[in-house]
Amino acid sequence: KPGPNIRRVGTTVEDFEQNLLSNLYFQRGTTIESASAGDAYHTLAVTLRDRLVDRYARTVAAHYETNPRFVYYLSAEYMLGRQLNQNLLYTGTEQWTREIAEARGLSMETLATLDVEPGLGNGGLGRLAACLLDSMATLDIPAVGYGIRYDYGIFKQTFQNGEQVERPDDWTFYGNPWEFAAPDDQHVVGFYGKTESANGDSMAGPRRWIPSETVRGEPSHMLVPGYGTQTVNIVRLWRARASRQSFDLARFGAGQYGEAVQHIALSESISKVLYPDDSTELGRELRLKQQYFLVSCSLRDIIRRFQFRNRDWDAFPDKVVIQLNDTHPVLAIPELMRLLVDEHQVDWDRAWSITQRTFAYTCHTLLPEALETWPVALMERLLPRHMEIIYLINHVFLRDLDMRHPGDLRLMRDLSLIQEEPERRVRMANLAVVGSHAVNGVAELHSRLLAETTLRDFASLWPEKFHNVTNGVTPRRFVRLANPRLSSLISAHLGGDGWLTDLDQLAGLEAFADDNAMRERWRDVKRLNKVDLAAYAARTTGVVLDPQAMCDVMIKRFHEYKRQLLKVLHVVTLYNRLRDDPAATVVPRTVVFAGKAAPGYRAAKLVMKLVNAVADTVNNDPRVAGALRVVFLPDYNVTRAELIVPSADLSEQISLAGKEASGTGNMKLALNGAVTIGTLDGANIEIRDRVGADNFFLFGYNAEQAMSARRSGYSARSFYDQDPELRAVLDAISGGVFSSGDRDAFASVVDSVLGWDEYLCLGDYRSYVDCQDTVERAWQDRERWTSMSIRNTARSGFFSSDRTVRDYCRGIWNVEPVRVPEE
Ligand code: 26Q
Repeated sequence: KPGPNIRRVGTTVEDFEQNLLSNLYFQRGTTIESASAGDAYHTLAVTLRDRLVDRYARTVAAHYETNPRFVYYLSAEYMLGRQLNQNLLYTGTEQWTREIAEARGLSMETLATLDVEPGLGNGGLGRLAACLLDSMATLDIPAVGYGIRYDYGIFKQTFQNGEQVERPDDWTFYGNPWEFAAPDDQHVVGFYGKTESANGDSMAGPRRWIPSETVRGEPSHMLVPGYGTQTVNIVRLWRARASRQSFDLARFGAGQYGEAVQHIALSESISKVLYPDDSTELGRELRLKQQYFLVSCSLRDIIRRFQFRNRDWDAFPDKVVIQLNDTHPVLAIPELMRLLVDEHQVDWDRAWSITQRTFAYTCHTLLPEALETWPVALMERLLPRHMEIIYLINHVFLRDLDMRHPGDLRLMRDLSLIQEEPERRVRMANLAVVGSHAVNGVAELHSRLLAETTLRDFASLWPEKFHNVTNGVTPRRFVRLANPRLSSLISAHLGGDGWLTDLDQLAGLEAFADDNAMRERWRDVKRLNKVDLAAYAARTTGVVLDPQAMCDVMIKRFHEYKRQLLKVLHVVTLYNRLRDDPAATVVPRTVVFAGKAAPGYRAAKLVMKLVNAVADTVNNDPRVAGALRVVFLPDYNVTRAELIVPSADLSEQISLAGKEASGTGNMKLALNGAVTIGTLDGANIEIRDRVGADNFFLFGYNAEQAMSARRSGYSARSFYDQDPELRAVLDAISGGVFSSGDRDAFASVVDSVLGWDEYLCLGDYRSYVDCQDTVERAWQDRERWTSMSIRNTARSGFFSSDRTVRDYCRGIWNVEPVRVPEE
């Protein structure tokens, strides 16, 4: 329970100003006369944090009192986005701050740009984790997010000669005012070493693991407030620290400075940097260490919290549900078994039942090559006790399987936790399914395909385990904060901002979809947002954009299956048409690309270079000026998404059907009134079902057609041979039109697409380009387009992550909200 009445924050603007001045003086150690913008930012941040601490203390007290079931979200990634504007909104101090700051000549924009985004993730999976945390707090769900406090987040992207150059993201360089460190709350994590019997019993009994290396996990947390509620949850991030004895004083004294600190550096490398994807074998062992580090620290913490109020281990699953965000934290399953069996003397069968009832697993992919596996040899070396436990789990599982399906060796081989060929590896997804009571995909199509293809045999074995929970996004960040103009317009028409926590209310906009005054204002909002985007683009890239032009955006990680290449083929098509007939009446268009590629992903990086090359050529060709502009905005992140999404007219969701698990950018864009051009992939299908086929531009193969085309004689060549417009596009690229005559520059892109064309870009080309022509005709009817845009927003309420969290609560977690009292 919180201590005696500490009254640090008040309720009036005078109190708030007093808190600011006091923090400036006592926390920052400076006075108003000598404060810099950085001092002001830092002071504002800690003052807002103070207000949230008050709520957090009451949340902890309410949770202690209620002893509810908690959700523990385990994720190697969180893309939280900037905190300042969110916390201003959630504490209701936005207006006060504006007045106080502007009276002293400080703009809110300046303060916002001093706020550094923690980029502790790669893309969709990490941002989903952050949206779910926001919604759990907003719905008063007792929850903790566990993750890793990487010293360096996702790399910063710059371009040199059109090629991506990665720079380190030292996100805490100037400190992080939002976090609380708890250096006295460390856990010790072991690695390597050996195991021995603890009581001479079998392998199933308790054993002792004697690690030969240890490192400390130091927690810090950031506050996760709910919107319109008193609940404040936390996200707890672990950082690796060497033990105090690691510094070699003698060596330092002898002038061997590097050697003196090498042990520290080695231990602390575990949380040094976020891995940008799995496309490199390099540093694999460190990645596995990261995963175990996260899992070991988090489980210790969860058990400690459980023991505050509970004693009986059988009650563990009633108080704890652990959601595994993909397979990255799946070692938590053998780790919980180890803690129960070896350290708390729970017998194997009971421990296994507790474990299975505790865990639930979310899968975020369909690509079999993206399913994580780890070499048995590496696991045996790094985590010898866990490997024994995995063997035991597998042994019992295969024995039971053989009872249900006697002699089915094919089934045994496919479902085994161990893959035998070409080398022995642990299959993390299999371990996750076997050790969890629930498995879910992230969109309807994805969940269906998981059960029919990737995890088919598991789904037949345990149909009741398999669920769908369609992803969602938080409307607070991606509508209210990112698009204040649209938010005001929506609130004005719905008679308040209740829609922010009940997004289905957006349906009320439907009544205004054909209203001329509304359409006029709706277009005004888009135009002003585009003016902001154009100013940013001009400032950062020098490319001048026309706010009247259609804003056509493709913003996401660069990956072949997402098919940025198909979008380039369309852009070159438009370019060729304009060059052939400069008098042609076309719809002026701005094509916006943004996104990072994994540093080792050669094919994706070459497509990226092609985008830049095409942009350069197009933007410098006076024949197409005014009709076509292409801009690649560097360093896509949450902050950049908040800038681009509100100005989009057209949302490109053109992955090959059956490849994108869900997508979440598609939802953010639809909610902000962009109309989608897309395939029947991931959540696009559900978006189209809701906004209506008339308000969605559909093209391309569906998942079944794509799979059968792939199986039966798909020939990319034949599309090239039969379609002169496509031929002209590929010939232009390979002929050097975008590389100053250099025919080699993009040869491998063209060759690979004319050869195998793994993602059927050429097969979908004609359908895509024709569909884009339909888009242009629709755009020319301004009123009709605006109605489509309004309907996209009005009908996308389903895609709130609040709905996603409710689905998890009912279908998987079985948790109830806990109200936190005001005082
Ligand atoms: C794995 C091993 C080693 C190093 C890195 C990784 C790794 C890291 C990140 C593997 C995958 C990821 C991220 C995956 C991801 O973001 N998936 C996306 O998840 C979204 C949320 O569910 C979906 O909307 C997207 O469709 C899906 O691609």
